[in-house]
Amino acid sequence: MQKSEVLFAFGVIVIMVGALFGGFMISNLAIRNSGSGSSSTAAAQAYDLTLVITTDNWFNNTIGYEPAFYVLQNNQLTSSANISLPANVPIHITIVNYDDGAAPVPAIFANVSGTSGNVVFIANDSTVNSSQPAGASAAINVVDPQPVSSVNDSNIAHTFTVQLGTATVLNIPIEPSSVETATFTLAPGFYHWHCMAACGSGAAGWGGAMQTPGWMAGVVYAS
Ligand SMILES: [Cu+2]
Repeated sequence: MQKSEVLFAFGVIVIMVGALFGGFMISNLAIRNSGSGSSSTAAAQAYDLTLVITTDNWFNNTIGYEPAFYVLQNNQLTSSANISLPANVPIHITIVNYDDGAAPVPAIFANVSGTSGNVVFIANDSTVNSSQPAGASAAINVVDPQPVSSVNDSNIAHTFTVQLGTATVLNIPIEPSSVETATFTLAPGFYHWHCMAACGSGAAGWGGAMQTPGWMAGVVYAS
């Protein structure tokens, strides 16, 4: 072997060793990255979302009071105009509805959809969960939350309906004076939410709150 050939062979060996070492470093990095990814997945846990519906909200001098959804967080009622949720995580939703009146709603929105088991648990409806036993005078008889997949469409005060474009991905009919709970999961995306019961102002009940973000409508951003 001539001197130039020896140098060439040595150079090839150096390059091969370098390539092997570089590959080892890259694969090592990949392992580290996959490790950190799995730990962030493990950190993802169920998320609690509490919505409160009240009725004595001053809308303006023409319309007067209107009902509104709020998000309860950090011990405060905050606007429901923009609701941010973690994606791909079970959302435990609790809706506390102080509105005691029903509103007209298309029958399709009397069905529960998009929740775990396609049911909602009605926990505090006085007609469902707490009635006096026959013959009792002052006792209150509180029954466990009742899972329902649909409610009577003449007994709906509001709905919490989440849509992706025109497709409904979540529908929870909300009975008057009730507390309802359910679990759902959203894929990442930009959704709209709306109440589908005509609870607002005007002849058809679709004015005022029904047309206003933070009252009976808003967006849901899952990420
Ligand atoms: Cu409504």
